[in-house]
Amino acid sequence: MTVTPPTLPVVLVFAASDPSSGAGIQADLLTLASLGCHPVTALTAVTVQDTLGVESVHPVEAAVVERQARALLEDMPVAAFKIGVLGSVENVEAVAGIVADYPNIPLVLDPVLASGRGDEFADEALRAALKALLLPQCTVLTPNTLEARRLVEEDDADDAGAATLDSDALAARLVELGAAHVLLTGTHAHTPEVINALYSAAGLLRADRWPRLPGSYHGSGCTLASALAACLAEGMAIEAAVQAAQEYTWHTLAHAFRPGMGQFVPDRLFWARGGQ
Ligand code: PXL
Repeated sequence: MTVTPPTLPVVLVFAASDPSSGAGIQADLLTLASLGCHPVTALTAVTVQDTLGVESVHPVEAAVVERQARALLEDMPVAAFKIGVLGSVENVEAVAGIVADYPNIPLVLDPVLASGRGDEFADEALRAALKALLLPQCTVLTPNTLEARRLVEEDDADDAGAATLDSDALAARLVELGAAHVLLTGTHAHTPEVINALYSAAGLLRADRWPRLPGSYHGSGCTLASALAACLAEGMAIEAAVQAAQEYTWHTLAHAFRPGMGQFVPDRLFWARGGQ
């Protein structure tokens, strides 16, 4: 008789490669493995970058993105999806078609429009596709306030008021656009503490405040979104998952290191080196 050994929760990541391993699919792999999941991947684009900036983005053909994901989904049970940079409208369409076939798998969508340093990852057509096709399918959308504003603003072409919407109003608009939950991160706000707030159709569910750390970090958003996918894959309820993912991310930032000449990189394995 063969005994099936226990397995790890599998998280399928759709994301782009960041060769510096600060952000992107490499950051997702480190985070998910650190949190006890087995990350599997559909690579959506190859970027050329270092810790100083992005040089170029090279999308993978949509049919290849689709085959990577379909092969995995046919082979193993996936406990959560995590979506980062998709690289082209065709890739958004392909990924939206795939996740639509698995409506019961929790989906964390990190709407990466630009890197923390301002390198663009999404033109207007890509933002429109994300909004129309993926936002309505996500369990949790994880924009920072800049991304939230850009996603909402385009809807408001003749509503100059979009620029003045506060966080509650921005999140409410994103929920109206179809996101089941919005975790709006406050790293870009000019507040002494970072305040991250979770919303649903019921309004504000929780707000967590974190001491603002002094560095400039590359890949904090990828870490948070992947940590959230890990917690959901492990079966945590949404609010507990949001709390645990933030706590983990804050510690990776507190233990960040500087491998090159640019930004600091979160240490996703801080605990393995005795950090706490
Ligand atoms: O942190 C967002 C992000 C996601 N994916 C890739 C990136 C970045 C930021 O630079 O390069 C590939």
